[in-house]
Amino acid sequence: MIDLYTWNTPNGRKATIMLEELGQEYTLHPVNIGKGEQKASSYLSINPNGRIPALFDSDTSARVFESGAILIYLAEKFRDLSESLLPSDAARRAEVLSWTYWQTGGLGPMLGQFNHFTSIDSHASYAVQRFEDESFRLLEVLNTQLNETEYLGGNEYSIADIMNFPWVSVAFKTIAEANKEKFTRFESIMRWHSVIEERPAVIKGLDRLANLNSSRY
Ligand SMILES: N[C@@H](CCC(=O)N[C@@H](CS)C(=O)NCC(=O)O)C(=O)O
Repeated sequence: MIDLYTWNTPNGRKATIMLEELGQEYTLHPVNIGKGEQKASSYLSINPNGRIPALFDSDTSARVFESGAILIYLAEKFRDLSESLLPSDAARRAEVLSWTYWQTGGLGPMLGQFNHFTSIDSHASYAVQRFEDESFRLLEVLNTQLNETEYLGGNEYSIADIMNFPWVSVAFKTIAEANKEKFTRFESIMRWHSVIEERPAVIKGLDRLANLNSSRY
């Protein structure tokens, strides 16, 4: 049985989407990060880093933290259900993992900082500019890739798409709403995003968290 500890944020949504894609049952434990529940000592035994999401699998006694590690763990555990989420062919797998790590090292942190500095009322204009520039550079990289391939890891939907999709939704909200014309040039991103948001598992994964309030995202 899988226990998932998460909240309604971009990183938190990846895990529910993945479990829904695999059709797995899981117990959802909301960790209210607005109230600091991610720092409780009981939670730190599942994620010593004090962040969501994290997972405990009582079948294997594995505790898994970091969204990328969670998606890889689940893709490997349930490989027989969906080979394409994390292909075993070396070249295809490398491409999927490249875009997976690109998200955790680049798009997520940069958009996260951009979102943070635009949401506070302070003299943070240097920080806003810095993270906006880097976010746009990364979105350009994403768009260029999606000009070439239907999905991020190639022509099949994979964990690389699940990793990036919730953060592109954040970009839509924080950048596109404020500055629509800046976003319209990312036509391939918009094409990709609109296909993914209609997947039944994505709709279900987002719905599972919809009642958990997360004002920033
Ligand atoms: N690299 C981590 C990032 C996790 C993360 O930053 N989670 C945020 C929510 S999106 C969080 O727990 N924030 C609470 C805090 O900063 O204390 C992952 O991909 O899982």
